[in-house]
Amino acid sequence: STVTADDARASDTARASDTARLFERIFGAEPTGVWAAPGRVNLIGEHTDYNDGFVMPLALPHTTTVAAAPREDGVLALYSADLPGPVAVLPLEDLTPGAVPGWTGYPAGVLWALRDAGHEVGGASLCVASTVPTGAGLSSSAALEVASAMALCELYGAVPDGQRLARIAQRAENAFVGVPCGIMDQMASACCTAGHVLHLDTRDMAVRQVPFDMAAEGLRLLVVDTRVKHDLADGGYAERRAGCEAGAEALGVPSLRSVPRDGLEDALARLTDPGVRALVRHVVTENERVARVVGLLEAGRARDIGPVLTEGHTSLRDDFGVSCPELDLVVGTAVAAGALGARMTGGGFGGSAIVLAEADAVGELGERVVAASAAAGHPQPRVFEAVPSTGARRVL
Ligand code: GAF
Repeated sequence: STVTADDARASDTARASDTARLFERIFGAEPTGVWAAPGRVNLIGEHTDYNDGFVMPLALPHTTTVAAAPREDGVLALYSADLPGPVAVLPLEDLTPGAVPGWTGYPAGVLWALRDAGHEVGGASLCVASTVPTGAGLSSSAALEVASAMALCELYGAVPDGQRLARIAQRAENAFVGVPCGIMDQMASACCTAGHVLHLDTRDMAVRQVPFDMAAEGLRLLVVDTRVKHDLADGGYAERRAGCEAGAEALGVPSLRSVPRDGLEDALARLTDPGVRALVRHVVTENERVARVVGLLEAGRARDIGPVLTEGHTSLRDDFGVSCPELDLVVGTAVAAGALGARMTGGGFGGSAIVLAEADAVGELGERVVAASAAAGHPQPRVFEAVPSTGARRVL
């Protein structure tokens, strides 16, 4: 059940040429280029990005690859190597928010967002292939959006930086697909660099690449995809977000970012709704956990971040209410079996957890987590290693 990062990494270029060949077969001509953008896990800083707070994701070696060429007939044509179906043919004038269903809504939303932002982007053919697990909380949507955005921009001579790409991708998801996500996943996919975690201040969008060379320290980071996604994921996310906004309003601040850690007790005393109070406590303490993790990493003390990660999980479980039995079992089992730390990662209600461990312990930890899940009657999790990888790039 434990696969190494090499399985997923298996040569960027080889995968890009496969996608280019498929493009040729489907569209009868060579693509202009091939672009790739990764999925992510978040090390710490959860449900903080829509509160102007701090996040710290790293890119996975798993990517979505997009082979693309411009078209002159006013159409966006989309083909997926992973999902059965004919080429989706979408006239540009039909691209309106909410009108394009399924996976095609993401690239269509990107094209719409680019045009809406005044970029002169026309029709295109896109052939998409991905190794990012879907529905696993690993940002397969952001990978698809960012790879499509980069492809469409470069086809039409625009050269936006990573942050602009991420904003276009987020707008596609918020306004076109209709998911009220923050900016973390798109920034991770667009701006991460190999060997680093991306420290992002979502208020002023300042970015710091923090070295995270686990192999050199004898550490490994496992991703455990529980393969469950609970129904309340979408509604639950929007509800938490609204609760945070209600908290900020009750406290008279522009966002929960403005509540400092040492002002937390005062703030909590001023809130009457216990649900809102718990949300506020999570966000404020989570921002402080990000600060602790950056400090430890910069001091060369990567091992010591473990307990901070586990603390973050407890806060997401008890205060923010976005964990679930499958994630709790993975985290609890890993920590009891000697992991340095573990937590759910991403939005929650299913999806994936991360486990930080000594290199020589990961094999057994993976097995214990799988065995515990089986004993509890949960689906068999998929376990693999997260190696901090490169953000969006042109491959061919
Ligand atoms: C999801 C969202 F897309 C992100 O913006 C972020 O809010 C995350 O949940 C929680 O930290 O991945």
